[in-house]
Amino acid sequence: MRIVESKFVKSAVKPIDYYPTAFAEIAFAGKSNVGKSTLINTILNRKGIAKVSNKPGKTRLINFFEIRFKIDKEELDGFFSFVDLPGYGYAKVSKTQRDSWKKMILTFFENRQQLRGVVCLVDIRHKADPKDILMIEMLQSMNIPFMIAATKSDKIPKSKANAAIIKLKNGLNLGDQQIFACSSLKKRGIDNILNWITDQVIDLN
Ligand SMILES: Nc1nc2c(ncn2[C@@H]2O[C@H](COP(=O)(O)OP(=O)(O)O)[C@@H](O)[C@H]2O)c(=O)[nH]1
Ligand SMILES: [Mg+2]
Repeated sequence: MRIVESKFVKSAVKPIDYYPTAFAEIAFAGKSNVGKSTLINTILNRKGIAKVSNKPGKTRLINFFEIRFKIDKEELDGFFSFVDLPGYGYAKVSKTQRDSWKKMILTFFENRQQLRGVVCLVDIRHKADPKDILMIEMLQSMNIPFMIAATKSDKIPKSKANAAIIKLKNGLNLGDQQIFACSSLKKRGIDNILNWITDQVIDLN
């Protein structure tokens, strides 16, 4: 798949404010600061389309992006959307904020019929986090397809990547879901993610 064009469309909190489109949609979920916005920018090959922040937990909105794609070999083109979900698990937010986050995400998953899959980001340097496990269980119980992108692989030696992936795979209790190491900084592993996205978007179109 080739990304031809992309644009930020809008931010929302409530379903009434979601981007009103029927395009297939892929959401990005994970803890604050794990690299969601950066990965979206990298996949779309745009520098600042999704806001990258050094202050974890700042984005509390659901951000929608519209993307025009082409698959030259199959003479196929069309649109889909990306959704940058608010990050979870930042220690400094209050319980009220955490609860409102949870409600926002759950409401999104329950109401977004065109959601075809979720890219769950975890930091390759960290061991499986209960909050990530909770997110994964939520997706599994709702039958939403997802994959794991283990981000910031440039921060560990290449020789340690495989072991880290296996550890995460076990720790996160993954079933047949895929997990890939990736680095937005070094543009590594991005193809694997885009291929997975392509499968989700095209399969059911
Ligand atoms: N070294 C490295 N840093 C990254 C990578 N991806 C993101 N970051 C940095 O991690 C921080 C948080 O990124 P951001 O995309 O805002 O995370 P988000 O809160 O999940 O959206 C920023 O300072 C990014 O520059 C990566 O692949 N490698
Ligand atoms: Mg972000």
